[in-house]
Amino acid sequence: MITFILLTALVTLSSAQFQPQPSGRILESPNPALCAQRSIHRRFNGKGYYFSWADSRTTGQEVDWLSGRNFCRQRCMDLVSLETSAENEFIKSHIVQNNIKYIWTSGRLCDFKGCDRPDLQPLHINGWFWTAELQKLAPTNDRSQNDWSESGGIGKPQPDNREALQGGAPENCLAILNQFYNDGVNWHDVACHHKKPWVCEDNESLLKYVRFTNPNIRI
Ligand SMILES: [Ca+2]
Ligand SMILES: [Ca+2]
Repeated sequence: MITFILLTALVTLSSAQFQPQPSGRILESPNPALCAQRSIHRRFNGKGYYFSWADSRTTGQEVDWLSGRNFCRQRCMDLVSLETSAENEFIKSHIVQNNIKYIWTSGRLCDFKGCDRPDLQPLHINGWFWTAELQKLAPTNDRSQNDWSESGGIGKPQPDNREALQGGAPENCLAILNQFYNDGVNWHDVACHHKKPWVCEDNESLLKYVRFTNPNIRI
């Protein structure tokens, strides 16, 4: 088990959350009724988690990264952020137990307005963050502090931006892949348009906001 710890610092990327995505689509707002009725399949450290394969309404579905975020955010959740090795192992164990090939997380390479900030340079090392919590990941070259795979489609350690190098889309989103390249269950940078099952995690900011604006709803 890789024992990466929370060496990350809070970053102020809040405006980035509401940047239009390359496709022109935007993040959706939480829906109070959906927040109140959200399915919680597991709890870990006091937070609820939703696994798309564990819900009869979404089992077998695969969505692109932004659609995954929007599904979660409508329910006061967001794609999962793996800030500690304990949480990472918790999520990975569910992927393995259920024989899931891959999932989306909230991990994202900063690639929009404001990403020229000095502390994010060079982007391929210091530009990754958990969008759900607006928290930076450890540098990608600090291999004991993250769970990037040591291999991938072209045999290189992740993140490798392989699809862009081969003339395709940039690999700006973070997925966990389960033995996809016979490389274990680890993090990969993947182009955000790919479709995958997803895992949501309760989002305290969205829950607080909806509780505050809808005092009559129990969430
Ligand atoms: Ca988390
Ligand atoms: Ca990759």
